[in-house]
Parts: sequence; structure tokens; C-alpha cells
Amino acid sequence: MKNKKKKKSRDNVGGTSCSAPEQKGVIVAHHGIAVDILFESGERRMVKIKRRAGHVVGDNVLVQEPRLTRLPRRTELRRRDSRGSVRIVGANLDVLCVVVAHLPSPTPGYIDQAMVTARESDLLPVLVINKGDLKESEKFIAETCAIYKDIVDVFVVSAVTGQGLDALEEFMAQGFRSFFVGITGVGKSSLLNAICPELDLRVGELFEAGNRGCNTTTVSTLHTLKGGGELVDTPGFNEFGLVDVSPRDLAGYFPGFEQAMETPCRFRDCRHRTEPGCSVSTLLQEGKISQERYTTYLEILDQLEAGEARFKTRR
Ligand SMILES: Nc1nc2c(ncn2[C@@H]2O[C@H](COP(=O)(O)OP(=O)(O)OP(=O)(O)O)[C@@H](O)[C@H]2O)c(=O)[nH]1
Ligand SMILES: [Mg+2]
Repeated sequence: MKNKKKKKSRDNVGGTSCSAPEQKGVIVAHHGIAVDILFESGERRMVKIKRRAGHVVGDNVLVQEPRLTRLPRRTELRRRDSRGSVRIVGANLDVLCVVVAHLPSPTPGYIDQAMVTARESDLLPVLVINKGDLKESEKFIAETCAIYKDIVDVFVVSAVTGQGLDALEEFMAQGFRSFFVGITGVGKSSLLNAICPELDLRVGELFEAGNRGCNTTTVSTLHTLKGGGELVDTPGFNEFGLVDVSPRDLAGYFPGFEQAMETPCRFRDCRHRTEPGCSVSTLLQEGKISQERYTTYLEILDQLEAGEARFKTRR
């Protein structure tokens, strides 16, 4: 068996002199071969890194140029992309803001997979429904609120009119480091611009045909909010594949199953399909879990089981 090299979290790029004092900072943007660091002193500058060093926005680092050492992460957000590769997208986060809009509408399972990932990663998921100014958003907003309003905090906002932004800012001002995720064109950068106009982030054009936003933001960036808290703007991810969640664990993180998880099922490895003595089935029959929640759960469970079967076949 090949000896795997232990992954270093240290970069040493371009020389060996270490005479400069060591400084602590946080990565606020990642540009492939360099990271933008905000130091505790208030200074902000780019530091070279090795490509694929594994650093991400939110990482705390010690810099004594040319050496950069990544400090241990408190939390880590990971997702699986369309090719099945695992991507670390942010570090040391507290809140995952899942941003959606009626157009472009979220891909099936997107909201739930993002929320399951957040809970599995010890982040608090919240839902941000943008483009509340548009008449055609009404049905989407009503349906989405009906599903999630009793499960997570839901903010109905508009980057154009400023509707709902006070409540969102007040929430973030509690000192959280929040992370925006959402498919491209839902208005993540527009929302950040509305909260912090001085940022002037690039915002996409809205194509007339199909009203789909184009992929505009290419790099995740961390911003300090004037009112308190921090917010990361990200490029749109169209998939939010689960990474560390097994079919057996899914229900424990699934939005809408919280009450059912308080009462253990008869079988410890219950997958909540047709097993007797299942607390999810009981609440479903009592109307305390909606058919929509249950159907969505089964769809994600099917995907996880298919992935598990593929993995076993490969092995
Ligand atoms: N009507 C309306 N349009 C909005 C709103 N927010 C954003 N838009 C429009 O939606 C389009 C996409 O906005 P962006 O802020 O670039 O979207 P994004 O989510 O950052 O997109 P990516 O960076 O590609 O992931 C732009 O044309 C915005 O003007 C809103 O609240 N109401
Ligand atoms: Mg953007």
C-alpha cells in the first residue's frame, strides 16, 4: 500500500526568510495562488499560497512570510458537486443562509440538502427568500413559507426595495459569521450590496429569455457588517450534494422531522419507510408531518441509498 503523505496545512512559498513578525488573520478571499487576509492589526493584504493548499474563506491563519500556517477549524462546510467531488466551501461559520427566489427557482432538494448539511456541520440554517418585490413571487413565497416557517427562521426580503432587510441585519448583528448559499442569480450579491452599499459587488444581468441569472460571482468573499456580524458572499452552487450524511442519519437532520426524532423508533436503524413502531410514520398519520416533507425525505433517502450501493459495488 502506498504511504499517504500527511496533508500539511503549512505553505512556504517563494523563500525561506522568516524574520518578519508573526501575524494572525482571517482569509477573506481566495484567489487560487494567493489569499486576501485581514489581519488583527486591521491591515489587509494578499499572501501567496500553494495551489490546492486547501485553505478556504474563514480560515484563521498565522503568517510569517513567506510561511502561512492554518489554524484548526471550529466548523467546516462541505458539499458534493455534480461530479461527486467533495468541496470545502467555508470555515469557522455559524449560520448558513440558504438564499432562494421564485426565479431562478431552487433545484429539487436544494433547500433541504443545504439545511441537512448545515445541521450536520453544526451550523444554524436559516432561509432567505429574495425578490419579494415581484408580484410573480407571491405564490412561491407563500408555499415556501408554509413549509419552513415553523422549522427555521425565514426572512422574506428584496434587494431592490429593501423589504425585510432590517430583520435580516438584526439577526446577523448578533455576531454570527453567516454564509450565503443559493443557485446563481437568486440575488446573493445584490442582497449584500443592499446591506453594505459601499461594497458595490458585481451583480448579474437578468436575461429576458427564461429569466435566468448568469454566473457572476466567481470567488467567495467575507465581509464585516457595520451593524455587527460577518457575511460571506459565494458563487452560485447549483448542487448541494450531501457529504458525511448516511441514509441512517438523514432523518436526524431533516427539516420537519424534529418532533419525530424526540421519540425513538422501535428499531434503532429505522429508515422511516415501512418499519413498524416508526415515530415518523406515526406523526405522518397524525398530520404533524406533511406529505410534502415525507416525500422530499424519501427522495433524498433514495439518492443516499443509491450512492451507498454504488460505493459498495466499487469496493
Ligand atoms: N426584482 C428583483 N431582482 C433582483 C433582486 N435581487 C437581485 N435581483 C436581480 O437578480 C439578478 C442576479 O442578481 P445577483 O445578485 O448577481 O445574483 P447572485 O445570486 O449573486 O448570482 P451569482 O453571483 O451568479 O451566484 C440581477 O439582475 C439582480 O438585479 C430583488 O430583490 N428583486
Ligand atoms: Mg453573486
